[in-house]
Amino acid sequence: MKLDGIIIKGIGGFYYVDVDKKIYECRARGLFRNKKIKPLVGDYATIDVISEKDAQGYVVEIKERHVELIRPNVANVEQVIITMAVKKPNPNYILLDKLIILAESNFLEPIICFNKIELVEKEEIIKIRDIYKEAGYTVVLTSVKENIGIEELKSVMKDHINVFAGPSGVGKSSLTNLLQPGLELKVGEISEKISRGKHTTRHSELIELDFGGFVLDTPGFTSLDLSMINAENLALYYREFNNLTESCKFTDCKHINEPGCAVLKKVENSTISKKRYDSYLYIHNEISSRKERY
Ligand SMILES: Nc1nc2c(ncn2[C@@H]2O[C@H](COP(=O)(O)OP(=O)(O)OP(=O)(O)O)[C@@H](O)[C@H]2O)c(=O)[nH]1
Ligand SMILES: [Mg+2]
Ligand SMILES: [Zn+2]
Repeated sequence: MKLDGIIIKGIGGFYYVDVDKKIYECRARGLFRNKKIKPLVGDYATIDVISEKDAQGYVVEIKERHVELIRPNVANVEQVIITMAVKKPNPNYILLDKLIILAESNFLEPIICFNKIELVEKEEIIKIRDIYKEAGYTVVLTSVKENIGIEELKSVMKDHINVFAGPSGVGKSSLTNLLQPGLELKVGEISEKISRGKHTTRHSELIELDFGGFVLDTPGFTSLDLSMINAENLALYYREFNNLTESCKFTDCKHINEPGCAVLKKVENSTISKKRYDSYLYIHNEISSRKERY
């Protein structure tokens, strides 16, 4: 009997395939090895069931991938929930913008989540939110502590494959626990850097959400590899600059000091946030001055 599902985990040559919430333990048929295709977590797969009772089968086919990430090596992730705390720790805007660039360049939709909003004044939060909202991103404001914004976050994540990203201590595990009670991810652990190897997720795994969709539990989405981004294409990953580039006087405009630059004009009249533009300059400079690695 053939069934369609999604690979949620792969360990030791076994693939665990979720078919309407029933998990089948599967091996991949030899044909994958010959074709040099390795099934990945996130792959939509057809399985051939060998035992319905023991929930065992073979993966016989992989559907075409929408995206494939290298680190972690998973398929079909759709959204990155980029999480920052508004306080404790303070937001790191350069990191936030780099994570947006990383998402955009991998064809993932960035969702920006500011957590711990009960810790600062409302006006301050609205100001931060509007910068990203006006740039064209979905922004969700949450507090795990006071249970604010969780329903909105659910509705944004619903029926998608999501992954959380963001610095240590901002509340990613706390949010995931609140979204999916019973999960009990460790909260307030010492950062991975200090306790490397302990309590950390070793394998990427999709966790099915009761309200629909998945969240990827992964050790991998922390490395910020912007090596495939050139200074020339950086502006593509700033959503609010993107549709302007054609309006610049020079087709190869870097939006730094060129005459007739449509981006600079919008920064001057505050239609583009100075904070976002400054981060563009900072990252542009960082990329341009990076040593080429051979
Ligand atoms: N005040 C406040 N504290 C929160 C909130 N959400 C989480 N915290 C606390 O922030 C700390 C860190 O939360 P975690 O969920 O472990 O953070 P994390 O992002 O998973 O951190 P790493 O796993 O190290 O990357 C914990 O002590 C939480 O209780 C919130 O909305 N308000
Ligand atoms: Mg955590
Ligand atoms: Zn320009």
